[in-house]
Amino acid sequence: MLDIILPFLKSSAFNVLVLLICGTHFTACTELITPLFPISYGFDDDAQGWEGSVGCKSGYSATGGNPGGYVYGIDDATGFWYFVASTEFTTTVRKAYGLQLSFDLEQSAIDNQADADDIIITDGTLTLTHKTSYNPKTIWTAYSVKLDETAGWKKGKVKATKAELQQVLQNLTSLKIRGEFRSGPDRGGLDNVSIR
Ligand SMILES: [Ca+2]
Ligand SMILES: [Ca+2]
Repeated sequence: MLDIILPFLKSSAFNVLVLLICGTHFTACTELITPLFPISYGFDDDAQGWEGSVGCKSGYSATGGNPGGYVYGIDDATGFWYFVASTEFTTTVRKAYGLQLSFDLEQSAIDNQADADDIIITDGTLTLTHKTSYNPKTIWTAYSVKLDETAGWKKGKVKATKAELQQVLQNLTSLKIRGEFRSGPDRGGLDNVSIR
């Protein structure tokens, strides 16, 4: 029986059937065919729309990542600089409440460290922040933060609620990951951003 069902599930006829059944709920339909998650950005060929914020000179390196390519920033002004998510990634994260955001960071030196928010998400009205419990090393350092109210997200100095996280995520316009941890000159890298 499986030898009949499996080819059918992979066929365009099945996809058309799903579209017909789902009617106007086109987005929901396409997700039945191709699930949104997990997504993973390995920067194999380019920066995939990610870049450094104001405060750094950002670029892409095809080697030296974890593995392969990665995105980097070189501090060139006062004020912390961040890696800014691509529009495509930001749009996808709108459906990621409850999932795990993971990424790898590295920095050029670990002396003269300075504290700041590590992840900043906003819907343009409400901004939520997250501080991780350690700074990156000079080798690739892994991070994983859950996109829900149990993970320590903050609105200002108070814990963000479930409703606030859902509101910001559902209407997300910007997601930034801190790339600068050092007073004085620095260079930071980002690789393997994923949602799963
Ligand atoms: Ca890579
Ligand atoms: Ca710096």
